Amino acid sequence: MYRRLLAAAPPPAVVDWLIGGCVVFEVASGLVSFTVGTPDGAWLFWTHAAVGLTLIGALTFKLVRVRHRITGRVAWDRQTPLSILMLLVALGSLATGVFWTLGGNVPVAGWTTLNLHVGLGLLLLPLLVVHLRSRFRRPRRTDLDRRAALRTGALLASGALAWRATETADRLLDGATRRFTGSKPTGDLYDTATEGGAFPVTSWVADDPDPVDREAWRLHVDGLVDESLALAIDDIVPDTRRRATLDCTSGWYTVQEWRGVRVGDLLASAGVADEARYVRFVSVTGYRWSLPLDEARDALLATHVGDDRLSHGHGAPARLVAPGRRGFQWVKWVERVEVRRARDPAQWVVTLVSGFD
Ligand SMILES: Nc1nc2c(c(=O)[nH]1)N[C@H]1C(S)=C(S)[C@@H](COP(=O)(O)O)O[C@H]1N2
Ligand SMILES: [Mo]
Repeated sequence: MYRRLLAAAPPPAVVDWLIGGCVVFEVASGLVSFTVGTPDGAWLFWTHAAVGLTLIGALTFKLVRVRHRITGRVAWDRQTPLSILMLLVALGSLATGVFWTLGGNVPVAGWTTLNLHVGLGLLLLPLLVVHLRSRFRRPRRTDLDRRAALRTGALLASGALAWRATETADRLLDGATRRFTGSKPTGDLYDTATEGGAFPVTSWVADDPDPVDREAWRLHVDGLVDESLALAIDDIVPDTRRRATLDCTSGWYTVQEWRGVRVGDLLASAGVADEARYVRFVSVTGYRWSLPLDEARDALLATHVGDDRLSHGHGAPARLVAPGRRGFQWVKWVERVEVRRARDPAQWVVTLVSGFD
């Protein structure tokens, strides 16, 4: 049986390179997918899924080939335990990914199965680096003949086919309530609603500020503006309503009717300088995100959700509502709207470390 399976396998070196390539692609596409919130980026999630399924095939070939090295028929060397650990982590991240895609979720210590999938996937990268330090072999031209190319193509194609099959299975199993991002309605994961109603209070990493004093709070609008503003809560007229989907990278989404002030209106009162290109939203915790000027104008600084004032956990007195962006970009407890010329690469680090004292 093993022999028949291996007859369909590309040459060992090609399988190994394919595995390495798939892992790197999965980590990269998974990370980039965190920034995708509009359907025109859906292809990234599809390829992530299809390549993940290809990886299952490639790992199967590899596992069959090296089985004697694991069972001990061939003596273990110093690297074997690490290789086995890597295999387990790889299988874990693949299994959690498939499980999530098919509608499953078994939270562990507050982590959704999607969180677990991400964590295991990220762990794979350093393991792969260590593994390659001892096992790396330069590719040789002879590895890639016509037959090898055909078999590799067949493996990739079966990954894509398997992806189509999981899509179909998903639709049959839970009616495809997942968004293209993989996120599920809050009601599927928590005891809360998806449209209107309650939704989880979430921090990206460590932000957990004390409630902001509404009376003392000021919203600063400054940077490249004609006149800096410091607005009290009563100066802000929440006259704009917007239905928008908050889609968290930990795997849930909720559709809410938000109410607040259009950022474009705020900026118009301050007057925007010609060289302005970006608008940065800064939280009382230092957490921050920036949007291109036109997108920022169209975003909302929300003071209300549904019929109620924002609660502290959801970012009172004001939070960013940026339709089409992922949840971690919807800065809560905003105290500064800063007009800038340049983008803000440091925001990537700041969102990870803000909240740690
Ligand atoms: N200042 C600040 N804003 C933040 C976060 C944070 O940790 N700090 N978490 C983000 C994340 S990851 C999400 S999903 C949403 C969650 O909003 P909610 O708590 O109102 O559901 O807020 C975003 N805004
Ligand atoms: Mo999130």
